[in-house]
Amino acid sequence: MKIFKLLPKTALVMALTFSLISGLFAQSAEEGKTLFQANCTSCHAINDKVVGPALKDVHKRREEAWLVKWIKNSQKLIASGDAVAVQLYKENNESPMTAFENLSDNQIKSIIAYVKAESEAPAATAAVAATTPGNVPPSEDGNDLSSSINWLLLLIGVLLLGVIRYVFIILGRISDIQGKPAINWNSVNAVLMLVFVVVGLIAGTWEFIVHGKLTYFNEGPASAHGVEYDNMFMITLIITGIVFIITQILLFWYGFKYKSDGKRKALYYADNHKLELWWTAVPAVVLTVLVIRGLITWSHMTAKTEPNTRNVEIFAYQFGWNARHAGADNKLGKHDFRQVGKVNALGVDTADVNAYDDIIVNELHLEVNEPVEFAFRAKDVIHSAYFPHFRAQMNVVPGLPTRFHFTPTVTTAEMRTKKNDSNFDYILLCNKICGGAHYRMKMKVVVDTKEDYQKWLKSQPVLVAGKSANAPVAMN
Ligand code: HEC
Ligand SMILES: [Cu+2]
Repeated sequence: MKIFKLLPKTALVMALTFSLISGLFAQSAEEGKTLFQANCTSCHAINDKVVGPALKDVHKRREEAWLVKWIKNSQKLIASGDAVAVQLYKENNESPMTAFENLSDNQIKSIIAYVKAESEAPAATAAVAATTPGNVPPSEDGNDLSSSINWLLLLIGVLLLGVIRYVFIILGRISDIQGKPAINWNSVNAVLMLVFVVVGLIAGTWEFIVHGKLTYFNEGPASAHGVEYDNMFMITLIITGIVFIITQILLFWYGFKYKSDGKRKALYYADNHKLELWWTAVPAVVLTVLVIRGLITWSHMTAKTEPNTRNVEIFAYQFGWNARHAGADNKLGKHDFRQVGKVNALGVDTADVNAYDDIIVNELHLEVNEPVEFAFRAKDVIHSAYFPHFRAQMNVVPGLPTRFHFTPTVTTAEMRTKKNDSNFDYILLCNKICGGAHYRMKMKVVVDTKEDYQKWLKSQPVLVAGKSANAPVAMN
């Protein structure tokens, strides 16, 4: 029985071949995943429409050769009169997709392999993988359940309204028979006043204690000026909080206490100068102190920096960020919007020698305890650079340079320990509604130790390798 002897060997060979093939496939899908996340997630997800259509099963709808052409330059394909491309463009309100001529055919194929793998993966994992960390969509089962609960609540609500209506009709009849109101609404409302303020204050306190832990405020600031900022925030919160609680209690307590009983009459008097003087002067003084303190803090945060402070440019576009580190010379090369193109996405001036050692990245690295001077620039519309953990935010406006500086004081590793969360990362968010995929516009920020920062910096390619202060080079 030769065949039985051969069987294990054949099985082994088959298993090896299979794992080799699937290994190759996995590798290219893995590469595709990285490329997809870096270039496409600002506009696409696998299962949901974002700016562009959901890409699930796109490998079934379109030929691979077509996809390669489309992804390289969809506008060119549309201009060539390709019927499918023209139709697709129309269906999406002629919103143009970015061209990716810098991606090779193989890279594009690996992205398609990734999309294919995700399309075939079970819905839940595909959905999770397709979104950037932090916004995991609810699974489909969860949706069904919550929508049926919503319908049930709506039904109960409608029934309740019907019941209440009948109660009122019955009460009306009773009043008619007795010749006097069945319910003293003044008393009911007076008690409701008390209930409202007590329940409201308890709920508010609970909210502060339970959900206050989830705010950025909770873990403390990660920048030098953040201490001053948080302190100011706390003082404002305490002062306004005390005033709020006192005035609300008084408001509702007097509403309860002086309910109309038909006998007592309110005391009217036109004015009281002393009282008005106090309630104008006290808030005015308190607010002036708070505002002046704010102005002082603001002027610290935006003060001019030392000349040798590290320079980083933050570049915003729909829908993503780039950071440009100034390189060894600590000088950012000039920029020129006319040079914004496929290769030179940031429009760095190729004639400026200072630009040659600049480093463009889509993950901002900072060195702990080292001040950084940020210059902000927008390509298209107004964005806002929001660094919540560093208590910093600045508008990013096309054609209008903005700046500020801050000093990070806690490394990513330290913050991970502090928060007891090994996945924690600092983040830069866009805080201005700038278009359809605004909510996906974010960049990872890493605060390194001095050694790690230098190591990272050295590992990054400079803009124009091997060139020094010589002739200008063409990057386009
Ligand atoms: C700036 C937003 C944007 C980016 C970035 C983007 N796309 Fe698109 N994509 C679109 C839009 C919008 C469409 C719909 C067609 C149109 O309006 O041009 C589209 C269509 C497509 C289609 C055709 C879908 C179909 O149903 O046939 C594919 C495939 C595609 N994109 C792949 C990619 C890949 C891969 C990347 C990343 C390398 C990418 N896109 C990056 C906006 C974008
Ligand atoms: Cu934005």
